[in-house]
Amino acid sequence: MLPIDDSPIVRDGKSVILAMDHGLEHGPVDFEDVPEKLDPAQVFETATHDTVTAIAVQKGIAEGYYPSYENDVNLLVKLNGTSNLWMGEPDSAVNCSVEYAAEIGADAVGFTVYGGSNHEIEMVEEFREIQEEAREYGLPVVMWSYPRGQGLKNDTKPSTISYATRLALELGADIAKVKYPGSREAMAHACRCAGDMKVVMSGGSKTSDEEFLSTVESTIRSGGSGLAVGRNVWQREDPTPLLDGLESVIYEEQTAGAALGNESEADATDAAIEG
Ligand code: FBP
Repeated sequence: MLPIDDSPIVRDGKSVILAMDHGLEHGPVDFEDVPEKLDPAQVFETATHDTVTAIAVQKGIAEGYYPSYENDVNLLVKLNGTSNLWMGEPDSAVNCSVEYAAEIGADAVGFTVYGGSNHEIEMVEEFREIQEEAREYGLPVVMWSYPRGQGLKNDTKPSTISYATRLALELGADIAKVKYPGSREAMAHACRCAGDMKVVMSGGSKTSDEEFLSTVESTIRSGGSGLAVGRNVWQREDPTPLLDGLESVIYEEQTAGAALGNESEADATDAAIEG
């Protein structure tokens, strides 16, 4: 882990990474309710919102669309990924080099490690290579730290998520992206396990504004440094109100209620101070 507060993907110590690698990871099914978002340019437009500090995409999308947005969006290139067609033990093909990511303009790189998978050893060895190469290019490394595999049925258990953050710290990530472990206490422990490394929450499938912002608030109060989110943003027909809410909860440390206009500003500030 290196200090990355002066990186373009960090703003006031926090990051909001808009992930759009779902066409590979899940398939086009994720776009069924919002077919217009199949056009990557639409999601790049969303990433121009001030709240978003980077867009995370695979190299094919980066090559094709980032050039039109390079002045308005910071780029995180995901270096590995697997399709949902793969039925084997969790694994992820390395499909882009750090060198190529840097060449196409990346401000950071991302890499998935499935700790606990039968393929953990190979994935960690691959991570070693990309982490050391990223250091040569001065690019922060975000680890999608997702323990899962044969022996790990519940990948959001508190002990699993704290292991995920610690594993990322010890392997040299600069940010660990982990699933929310279900409670503020568990998230706080996961953040403590990460030492000074930043921990961001993974968005997950689409929920209501209230539910989503409350979980984000909980993450921030637990010492989290923001989130990496996909579906909860771009599966909304108009993501702007939710992004405005994230601005309030993440950067202004307001409560979810205040961000949604459900309580007075004074109440929100008091609540935020009390934690
Ligand atoms: P979401 O906020 O939509 O969950 O996106 C975050 C992300 O990590 C994506 O980068 C990735 O495609 C997806 O989640 C993978 O989720 P899972 O492996 O749990 O299906």
